Amino acid sequence: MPMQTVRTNAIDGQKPGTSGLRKKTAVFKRPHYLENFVQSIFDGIDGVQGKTLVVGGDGRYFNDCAIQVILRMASANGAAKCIVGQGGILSTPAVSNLIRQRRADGGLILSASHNPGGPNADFGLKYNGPNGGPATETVTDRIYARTQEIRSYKITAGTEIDLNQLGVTKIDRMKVEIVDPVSDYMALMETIFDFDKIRELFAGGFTMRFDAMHAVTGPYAHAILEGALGATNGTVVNGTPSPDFGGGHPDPNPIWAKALMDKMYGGDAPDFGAASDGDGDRNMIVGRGMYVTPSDSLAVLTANAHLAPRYKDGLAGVARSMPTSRAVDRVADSLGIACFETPTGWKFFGNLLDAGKVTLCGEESAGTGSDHVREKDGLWAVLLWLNILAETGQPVAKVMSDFWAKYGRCYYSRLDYEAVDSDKASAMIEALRVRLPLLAGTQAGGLTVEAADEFAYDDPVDGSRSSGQGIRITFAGGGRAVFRLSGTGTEGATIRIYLEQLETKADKLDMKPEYALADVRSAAMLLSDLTASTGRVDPDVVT
Ligand code: VG1
Ligand code: CO
Repeated sequence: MPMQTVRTNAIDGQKPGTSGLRKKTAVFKRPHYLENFVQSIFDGIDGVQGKTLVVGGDGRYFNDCAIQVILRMASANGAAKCIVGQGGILSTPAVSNLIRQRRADGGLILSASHNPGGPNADFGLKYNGPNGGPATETVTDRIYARTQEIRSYKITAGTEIDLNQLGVTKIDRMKVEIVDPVSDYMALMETIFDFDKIRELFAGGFTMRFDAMHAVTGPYAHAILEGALGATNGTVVNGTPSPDFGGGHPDPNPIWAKALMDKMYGGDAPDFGAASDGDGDRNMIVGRGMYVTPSDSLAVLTANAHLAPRYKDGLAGVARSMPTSRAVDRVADSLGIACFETPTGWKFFGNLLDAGKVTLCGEESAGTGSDHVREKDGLWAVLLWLNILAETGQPVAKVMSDFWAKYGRCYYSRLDYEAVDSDKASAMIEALRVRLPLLAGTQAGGLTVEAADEFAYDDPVDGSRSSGQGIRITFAGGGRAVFRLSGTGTEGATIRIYLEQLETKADKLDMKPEYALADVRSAAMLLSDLTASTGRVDPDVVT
């Protein structure tokens, strides 16, 4: 099959965001758009000659077509082998695991995560390195630089590979191995958790609902929860990946996973509920009548991880993204382990994990993970919760109330204002940035500002500095408001405001979060002047 060199021109706007390049599907389908970006990835990592890559995605519309292009380009660029999930399906943590297990040189993940899929929705592509984690900022910058100077790309002409047929085929000299997407991942989970103990839990009548949201975790959840662990059939709902996620947002939070919330707060609620996102790296945890915020989940898992076999000797340290609540800091403090604060996005955890400085990490956006892979991992978090519940024999509500009684409660909420005019959103952040040095000691909505700054991160492992990572304002009395612009949206700007309030008094641990956060919220609105700058009053999404 002939290898072709195709002339092209640089395309604007191919700068990867928080997690790879995300655009409307129609943009990805424009002539040369995908090809330019793939070639730029290859060039940005010094070529793929002789390398092995893992390739897979969340099954959204255009997943299979894009994989065919990537395989033909990998072949033309001299790659030795591509390992591909059957049907083009691989969850993000499963890609991370395969890269590590097979000692591959990296991988390409096709997903726009929790964003909707379909011809009129979103698509995405990102590169993960040989450690299994998202490309670091340095590599990402090199890829972006290539997109701005690219003049040609290489592709092999020829027929399509049958992605459903397990086994090894070839494109020219490059091997293509189609693998079962679930088995290696499940084998890894068995090394981490006490499957016997969780099996006993289900055998004893424990009930669960897992909402796969028509996305990639369906096959994994069916095999692990209903298969290996013996949960009753029907535990997993919406378990068949569909190219448009059943028309929904595969975003596991109380808004988009409302059906699960209704079930868990209804009369026939099972003991435990969970959901995952488009590409399987996020998780939502909800007990009977008890939603667990992702920030609390990270803190509870940190406090109890030793109950699962892999973590029985304790944790090296933990890390959380800056906007994530400080609940986990309190646990780390009491365990006497380090707690790192990083910018938003999993790529910042990689160095800490590789250096053995942290064992668990997490983000307020429903991402939790550990050093077993280099991505956040939705089903892993669910299994760790199950392992803990099996060991303690407590319902989720009791686990939470005991936790708050011991550590205090960080009430938490995130307000998202979506599709805001980009210039107005940037102007609002800029105006706030300018005022930061003057804020300490001033009053806002009855609260006193304690400190205000813009977050910058100095990576303790490679010494790199990432600045402009969000504005944080702390208030006397344990309150905090954080402001940043999303780096994963595909339409205008999304402003995120993260609110937090610590309560330690025994009679204040059971309030409605809206109530506990009311003062911090009004202070945040006053300080940002959001309504005057953007015309927005109510957020589009509250998590
Ligand atoms: C969002 C979340 C961030 C997460 C990222 C990718 O980024 O806030 O915590 O790491 O999505 O998650 P942003 O820049 O829009 O706030 V996923 O599940 O899309 O890979
Ligand atoms: Co995701």
